[in-house]
Amino acid sequence: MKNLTTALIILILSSMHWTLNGQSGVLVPSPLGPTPNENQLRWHEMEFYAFVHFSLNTYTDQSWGYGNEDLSLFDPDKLDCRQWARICKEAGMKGIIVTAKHHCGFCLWPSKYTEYSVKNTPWKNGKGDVIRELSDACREYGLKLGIYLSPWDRNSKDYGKPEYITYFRNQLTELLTNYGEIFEIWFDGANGGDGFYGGANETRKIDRTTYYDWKNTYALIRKLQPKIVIWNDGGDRGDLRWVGTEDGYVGETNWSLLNSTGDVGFEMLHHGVENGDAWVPAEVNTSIRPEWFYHMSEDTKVKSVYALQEIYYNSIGRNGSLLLNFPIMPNGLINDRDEKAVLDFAKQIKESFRTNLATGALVSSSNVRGGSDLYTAEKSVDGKSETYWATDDSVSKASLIIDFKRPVVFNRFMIQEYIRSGQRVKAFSVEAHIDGSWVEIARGTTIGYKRILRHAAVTSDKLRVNIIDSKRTPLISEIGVFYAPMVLDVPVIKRNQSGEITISSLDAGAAIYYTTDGSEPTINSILYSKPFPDERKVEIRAIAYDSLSGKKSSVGVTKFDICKKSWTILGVTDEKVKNILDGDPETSYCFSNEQNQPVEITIDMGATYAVSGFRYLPDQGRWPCQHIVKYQLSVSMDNNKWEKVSEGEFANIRNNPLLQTILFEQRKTRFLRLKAVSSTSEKSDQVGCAEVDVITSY
Ligand code: FUL
Repeated sequence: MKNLTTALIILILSSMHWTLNGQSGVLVPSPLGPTPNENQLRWHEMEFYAFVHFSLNTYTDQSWGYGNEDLSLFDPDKLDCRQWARICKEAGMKGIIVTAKHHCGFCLWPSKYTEYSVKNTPWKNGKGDVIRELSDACREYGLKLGIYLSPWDRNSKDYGKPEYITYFRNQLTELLTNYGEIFEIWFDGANGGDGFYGGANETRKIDRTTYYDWKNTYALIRKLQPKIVIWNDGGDRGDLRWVGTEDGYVGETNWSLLNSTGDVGFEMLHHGVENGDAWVPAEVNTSIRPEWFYHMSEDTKVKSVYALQEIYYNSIGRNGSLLLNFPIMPNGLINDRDEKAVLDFAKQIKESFRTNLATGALVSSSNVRGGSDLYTAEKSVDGKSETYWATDDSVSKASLIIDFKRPVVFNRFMIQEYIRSGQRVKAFSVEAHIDGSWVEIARGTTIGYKRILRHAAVTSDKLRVNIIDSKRTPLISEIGVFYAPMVLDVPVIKRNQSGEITISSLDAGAAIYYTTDGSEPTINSILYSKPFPDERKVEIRAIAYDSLSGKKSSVGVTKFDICKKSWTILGVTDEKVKNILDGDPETSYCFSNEQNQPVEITIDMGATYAVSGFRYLPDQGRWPCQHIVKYQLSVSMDNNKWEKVSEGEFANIRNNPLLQTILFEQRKTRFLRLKAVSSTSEKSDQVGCAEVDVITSY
């Protein structure tokens, strides 16, 4: 009876959220709604980790293998998982998820249950095991290991039948038993379609919500790896969610909540569900190159530091984690360009968040829960994730002031909720104290595990955070105020067809200085303020400059030949053909010859020039129209009598679609014609072009 009464009292107290804090007698804020479990909490703290895509696709230039690719192709002569681990560690990543098996069914470990694995390849005479090497390398570098195991298997003869589920679970058991602790398992959403299927060569469809019997598959996973988190876009809610895009960003408003049942569309994946009944936080997956697997043609398309920085703020800065992919090259290594990009990016992030200006500042707030020492505003700047500033339950609007005690410059605001007790904040703003009054400098919606706001640099001695709307009393565990230097990429210089020059820097607020006489630009050169006309043959040199840090970019140099104001492309009526004259490499035109004959691009320059060279920039798009491979170049004074001045091949254009230059003996000419003798596809009746240009002698 006594026990029953005690149990009843506990029940009543807990349902009213009246847990007393032992020390002070102040009420501990009770959890609100779904909260993360220990595995998810550990995962939240990882923030940044790598994907590596490596399989038979690496050797066939494909994105998805069909399942019949030749095993003898797999023979990486320099495979070094320690190189992968070193780069990831140096970049500040906390783990690596590897494509143990992609959709083609090829296994990077010698699975007992299939012949389609490393054991039947020439690599190490079939004695190799990539997962073993990676797990050893991760241990050496203090990184966690994660596994991508594609549920869809285009090689297995059993795919689509019940037997495959046993096969799938056998493979899971191998991977989750033999390679130490696995932090995350990744089940891709692509499930079923055509494939080899042991020679059947047919299309097999499955119901991804029922076929894999996820309930029992999850039970097996959790039994084998109790600390794992499950990512699943394949028909069942796991512990983490996809964000609906592979482009590297999650919604600005981002709840770590989702409904445990029912369909989820893009909006829900991208923003979470404010009143969702399960904790399913967002993982942002994207690749350092356009594609997931290695394609030599993307060697020039590695994301810049600036692009990676955008991804960082749009993932980690928006209550998500960042899973950044490295495509492994056929030799088994990460490409030098990818390494440089990620390490330069990591350096930029490190510099940006090196000094938290809020540390050591005076902090006060409009309200402290029960007036208790346990929940003061200082708890939000003490560097401890387990302490937090809290207000009374009756308060859903509150402010906190950080007094730096001297004027400081800042442009980043970081804030974290104590998510162990749920995600609460719906809206907040940040103000700076400028000339005696408060000026709003940034505004945000959700916070969650971490939110970072970027704003123009301000100089101020005080900052105020206002929690404008919260589901219940806000619990703020950490706040950071930083000054992030600009990236200062080389300025981009363009001239449009009418001869107007634009110089731009990706860093908002950077000053641009330039010269037009070939001299080195300095901060005493011309300050760029808006596009300006210059139709001459001219060389523009420019730098971007951050006056606060005194940092300068490298010099951007662009040489313009004659202005294309009077140029026309003959024989094409589509207005879009002007894309090849607009000075913008990102726009292009896809020429096609209706009679299935090789495409000819004919240019009328509108006047006669002494020409000694021609330039062709292939389509720079992700899925480009074909590129010209073999060409003929002819010139004419009257568009009637043509003289061939050059013919040849743009070597390696498929892999490296860079600007191609043809030089020839100088000719006086008005018309030029580039003929696509062959292209990157079988026929040359369709080819793309981003820009054309000439080299003249005056
Ligand atoms: C996708 C897959 O189909 C891609 O090949 C890649 O593995 C990516 C991470 O997930 O949906």
